Amino acid sequence: MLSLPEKARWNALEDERLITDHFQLFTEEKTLAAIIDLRSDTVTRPTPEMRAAMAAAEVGDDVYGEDPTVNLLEQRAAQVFGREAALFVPTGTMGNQIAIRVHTRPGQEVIAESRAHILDWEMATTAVFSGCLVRAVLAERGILTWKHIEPAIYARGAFRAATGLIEIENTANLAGGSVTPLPVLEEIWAGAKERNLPVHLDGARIFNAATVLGVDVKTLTRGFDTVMFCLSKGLCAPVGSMLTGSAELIDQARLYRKALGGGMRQAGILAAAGLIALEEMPARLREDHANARLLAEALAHMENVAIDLDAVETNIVIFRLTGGLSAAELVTRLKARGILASTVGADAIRLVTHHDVDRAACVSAAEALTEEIETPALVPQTHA
Ligand code: TLP
Repeated sequence: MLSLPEKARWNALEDERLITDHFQLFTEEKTLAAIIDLRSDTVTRPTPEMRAAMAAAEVGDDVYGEDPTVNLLEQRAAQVFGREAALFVPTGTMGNQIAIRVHTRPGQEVIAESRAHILDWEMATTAVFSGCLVRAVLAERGILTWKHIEPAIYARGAFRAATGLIEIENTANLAGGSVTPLPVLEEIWAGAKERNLPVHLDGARIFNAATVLGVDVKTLTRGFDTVMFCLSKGLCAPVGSMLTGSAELIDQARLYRKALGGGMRQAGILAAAGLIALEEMPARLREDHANARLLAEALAHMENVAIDLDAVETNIVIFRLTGGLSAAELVTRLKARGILASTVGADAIRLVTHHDVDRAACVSAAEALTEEIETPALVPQTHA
């Protein structure tokens, strides 16, 4: 046992350690804040309101259906999207893959755009978990229309796999965050209904699309059989996505979530942040769009850049380097200046604006991009 003076000394040391740790954390946070992270809107950290709500959240075991905060989030998501039910899932990937499993049978095809997230970024889970193939269809700016989809549909027959599902991504991430307008969707819904095919929406950024179109998400998604949307991207929740649909489909989805290991117990801690994401965060997305526009316009003035300005509608900017500088080299140079960006091809870069990079940060990023891209690449000297 410690004697009283020893205990006092130990307490003092412990206080000192806590203060040092806290200081270190504070310094790290400051350093983090100084970095302009344009790699993705997935990097957003929970807001102070979210952290407070998480600390105070009422929780229970969600696998028993007893977490009141998760139940509330699921009810609110269903209401906002005009559906019978919704399911809280840990990731957008899990939400999409559960939807594909619910709608299809092994040996079928899922029609999607050629740059779709389910094709390129979900670890071939459509093949592994659902036993289906993605039928990739190229569409300008990633916007599938019924004219693209109809010829790719195969009915059941002796020679080819039948189509089991049509999948739409709005906004289309790797096509530069482009927005599919409502009339295009209406034609798809009508065509799919006629062919008796379900349609799933990867709406990871559906609130960005709704902001641009000035339409509420309920209207913008009303013809889909299931809708997945993310709370954890521009809406700033630390974790979580929602899958919405009919009560019957969501009942089935709940079983597949458990099968995938997505039953999360006291997940109300996360749902509390998700509720704020859903209710309060969509209203500020236009700021991110304006900041993306600022970056895109600065890039459009550069000689060594190819960018389709009309394609920059939301918070994603994709551009190509045309002056010999590789995307990897530019990312390295930007990193040295405290700016993070992603390569999406040998000469292509993606920048994503979000809550944690403000206007001033985007102005600095635009200046740094100009300096790095317009500086002539060092040409190796040849001696005569
Ligand atoms: N997108 C991430 C990466 O995976 C590429 C990003 O940084 O943009 N659908 C779409 C359209 C997405 O953009 C993403 C994430 C997902 C689904 C998956 O969401 P998570 O990361 O929660 O599994």
